[in-house]
This record gives sequence, structure tokens and C-alpha cells, in this order.
Amino acid sequence: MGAIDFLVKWKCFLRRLFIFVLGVTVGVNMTMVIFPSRCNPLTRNMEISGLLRVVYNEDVVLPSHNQFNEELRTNSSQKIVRVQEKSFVNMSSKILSEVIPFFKKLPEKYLRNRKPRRQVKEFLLRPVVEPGPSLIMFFVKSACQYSARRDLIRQTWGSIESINQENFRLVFLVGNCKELFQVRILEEKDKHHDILQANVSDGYKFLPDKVLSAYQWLYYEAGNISNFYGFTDDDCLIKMLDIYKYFKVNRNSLLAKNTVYCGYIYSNESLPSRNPRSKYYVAYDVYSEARYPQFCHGGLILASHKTVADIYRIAEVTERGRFHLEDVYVAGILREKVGNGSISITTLGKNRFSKKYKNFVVHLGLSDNLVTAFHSSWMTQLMTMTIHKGNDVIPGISKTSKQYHATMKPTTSSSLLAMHGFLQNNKNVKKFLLKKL
Ligand SMILES: *[C@@H]1O[C@H](CO)[C@@H](O)[C@H](O)[C@H]1NC(C)=O
Ligand SMILES: *[C@@H]1O[C@H](CO)[C@@H](O)[C@H](O)[C@H]1NC(C)=O
Ligand SMILES: *[C@@H]1O[C@H](CO)[C@@H](O)[C@H](O)[C@H]1NC(C)=O
Ligand SMILES: *[C@@H]1O[C@H](CO)[C@@H](O)[C@H](O)[C@H]1NC(C)=O
Ligand SMILES: *[C@@H]1O[C@H](CO)[C@@H](O)[C@H](O)[C@H]1NC(C)=O
Ligand SMILES: CC(=O)N[C@H]1CO[C@H](CO)[C@@H](O)[C@@H]1O
Repeated sequence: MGAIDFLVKWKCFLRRLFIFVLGVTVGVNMTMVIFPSRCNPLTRNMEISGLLRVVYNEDVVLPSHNQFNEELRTNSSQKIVRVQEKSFVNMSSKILSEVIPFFKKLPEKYLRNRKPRRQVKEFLLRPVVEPGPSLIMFFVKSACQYSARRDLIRQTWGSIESINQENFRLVFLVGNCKELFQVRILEEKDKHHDILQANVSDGYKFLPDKVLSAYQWLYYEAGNISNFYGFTDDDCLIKMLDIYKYFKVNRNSLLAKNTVYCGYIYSNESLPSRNPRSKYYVAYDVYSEARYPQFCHGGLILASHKTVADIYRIAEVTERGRFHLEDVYVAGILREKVGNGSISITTLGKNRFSKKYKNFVVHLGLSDNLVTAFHSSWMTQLMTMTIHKGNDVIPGISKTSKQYHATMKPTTSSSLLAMHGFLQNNKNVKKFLLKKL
């Protein structure tokens, strides 16, 4: 071992020790600092001047979207972990913000304008939209094979046609299907007329195309058919009554603003995942800045007619390249680009996955059983409204709920309505539920 190597090794050791002691004594939430076995590349980029400062490079993988890989999970109890090839830095966002400033600007490639180009060449199927105004039209991002999920939505929250005379609409977005699935999609379309199919790939990596196909359809073909448009996933449950209350009460002021509304917002501190194994991985050549602009979690994004049009116009002149995270791209990058950030962004809910009443969307992607998960959340919603389906009227259970009258489509699950009727007729259950609501 040469003298230089020896010195570098000691320097590495001392630095590690210093950072470890700093973490423990100062009590900063520097939960973990992981060094590569070759200490040099990282330590070269680390400077300690009062606060820990990391100038990161390709070698440093930062956690994002709160997604940590297995190594991080299994070793979460340890303060320091060695990793062979990659290095991770996990610090509280407060410390991290000292290290990497909040979002400032988009990468040059997204700021540049190209010649306008439509997102989609052709639509294969279009929905039939009921005439008349609506408060919100929901677009559910789906994929060919998920007909069961679509049916579940048609039987639950998607079956609400109106609340207190304010209409809702529902459209499913799919891309190109394999032959067998295309046959089924055609059957679905004939039955429900609620599918917008664009000639884009159906895969996860092409979600931005799928979502923007809806923007295109709205911009060029659909006309002014709804006050607001909502985008959600086929494993999400929308809390229709809460949405109704919020958008009905504030409709005029919300229409006057140019704002994107999120079920859950990611701040301007959000970091692209640089972990190649992550579903959210974004390479440096795809997104070169250290932070994302604020964006919405894809589980629920709402915008007015005008805001959707503004975003779509920008989409036509903006490169997408290999950027595959549809929520970041549309609600973050494109929104930010419009008029230099003139579309603001705001959040409706506070907690991403919480099932608490106050949130507007329940994300069921992590549930084992979609049907069960939908069931309890949906029942809770249903109980608060008086339901009208055909000639049947089932009153809601709370005293104040009587003012909310929901009309349901024929697709509404009859067993759920029967259950609703049973529950509201059962004194003890009713008492229990009233307490809960
Ligand atoms: C990383 O930091 C976050 C935020 O402080 C914390 O919730 C998480 O548990 C940390 N992860 C590990 C593996 O220590
Ligand atoms: C980042 O977000 C914070 C809080 O929302 C805000 O105060 C700050 O101005 C934002 N910074 C930039 C550069 O947009
Ligand atoms: C879909 O797009 C592909 C390639 O752009 C084209 O070859 C194909 O004919 C299109 N399909 C339909 C049904 O329009
Ligand atoms: C859309 O129609 C509504 C009435 O249904 C109207 O209030 C609104 O201004 C129209 N919006 C646009 C962008 O034309
Ligand atoms: C946006 O801001 C940049 C830099 O601040 C400026 O060069 C550009 O002209 C602005 N674009 C618009 C549309 O205002
Ligand atoms: C990546 C890594 O360092 N993993 C370690 C996590 O902790 C276990 C148990 O202490 C080790 O065996 C792994 O090597």
C-alpha cells in the first residue's frame, strides 16, 4: 500500500467517524449515511463546514417518493450501512434542503419549445357524453386487462350520476390492447360508452401519453362539457360527497383561478429517484435538475376547463422524451412551464394514503383485496347521502345528510344498496355508524 492510499484510507475513516459522531451528538435526523466501499468518490464530494454538505454526483442515490429499496428497509435500524456499489444519503428534508436547494427551474430541454405536435394521432374509441353541464368529469387511468377494476368503480363511486343536481361524468382511459382484450373492450364500450381509447401504448411507461390523450380530446373535440376535470387511477376511490361539497361551494372562485388541485401534493423539495431499480427512476439525461417542481400525486388531480386547455397547449410544444412519471410531467413540469409558473397548485388533502374521512381520495393500490377495501370506504360515503336509484329512495343515516341527494346509475351494485338499506334500518347499527361518522 502506497503512502497516498494509506492517507486516503485514514482520511475516509476519520470523515466517517466525524459524520457518525455529528449524527449521534447533534441529533440531526441523519438517519443513515452510507458509503461505497471505495470511499474516495463520495468523500471527494463531501465537505463539512458547519453543516453537512453533500455535492452529489451519479454515485449518490437519494431517496424520493418515500420509496426506499430493500437494503434501506432491512437496514433501517442501523446508523451506518456499507453498500458495495452505490451510496445513499438519507437525511431529514430540513438538512437535505441545506444541501440541495428547493426547486428553482426546469431542465432546459423542457423549457425549450418545439414545433407543436399533437399527442395522439388517432382515437380508437370515444365515450358518449351525456348532454348538459357537469361539475366534474373524472378520467380514470386504466389499462386493457383491468376490466374488473373498472366494473368496481362503475358499481361504486363512479355510479354517482349527480349530487343535489350537480352532474358527474366518468371516462376510462386505455391505450392499445392486445387482440383478446380489444374484443372485451369493445363489449365494455357497447355496454357503458365510457371508454376513451387512444392509439398509444398501454404500458406504465407511457402513462403521460394516455393522460394527455384525454387533454387532447378535451381540447379539440369535447367542448366545454364540465367545470372541472379530475384524473385518478383505477385502484382509487374518490370521496364524491367531499369533492362535491368542495367544488360546489367554491365553484366560482375556483373557476376564476388558474390552479391545479391535488388530492396530495409533493412540495418543491421532491427529488427524482436516481435508483435504477425503482419504479420511479429517472436518469439524469431525462431530468437533469436536482428537484422536481411541486406536483400532485397521480391518485387525484383536478383542474378547470381553462387550466386543462393551458396545460395541453404547452404539452404540444414540449418534449416528453423518456420522462414516464405522468403526475410529475403533467402537474409538475407542464404546469410549471405554462406562463412561467402562472398556474398555481394547491392541495385538498394532507395525507397521501390515509383513509381518514377528510381526504378526497383513497388509494387502494396497496390493499390485498380491492373489493374489500372499496367496500368499507364506499359504504361510509354512501351512508351519508340519500340515494335515488330508479324509483327507489334510500335515506342517509345522519340527520344533516338528508340534504345530499345522490342519483345513481343502473350500474350501482344492488347488494351494496341492499346493505345500505339494511344498515340504515337497523337501529343499533345506525347508532353505531352515526357515532363513527
Ligand atoms: C430516511 O429518512 C426518512 C425521513 O426522515 C425516514 O422516515 C426514514 O425512516 C429514513 N430511512 C431510513 C432507512 O432510515
Ligand atoms: C418552495 O416551497 C416553499 C413552500 O411552499 C415556498 O415558500 C418557496 O418559495 C418555494 N421555493 C421555490 C423556489 O419555489
Ligand atoms: C396506431 O399507430 C400505429 C403507429 O403509429 C399505426 O401503425 C397504426 O396503424 C395505428 N392504429 C390504428 C388503429 O390507427
Ligand atoms: C363553460 O360553460 C360554463 C357554463 O356551463 C360557463 O360558465 C363557462 O364560462 C364556460 N367556460 C369556458 C372556458 O368557456
Ligand atoms: C420565462 O422566464 C424566462 C426567464 O426568467 C424568460 O426568459 C422568458 O421570456 C419567460 N417566458 C415567458 C413566456 O414569460
Ligand atoms: C446492504 C447492506 O449493508 N445490508 C446489510 C443489512 O444488515 C444486515 C444485517 O445486519 C447485513 O447482513 C447486510 O449486509
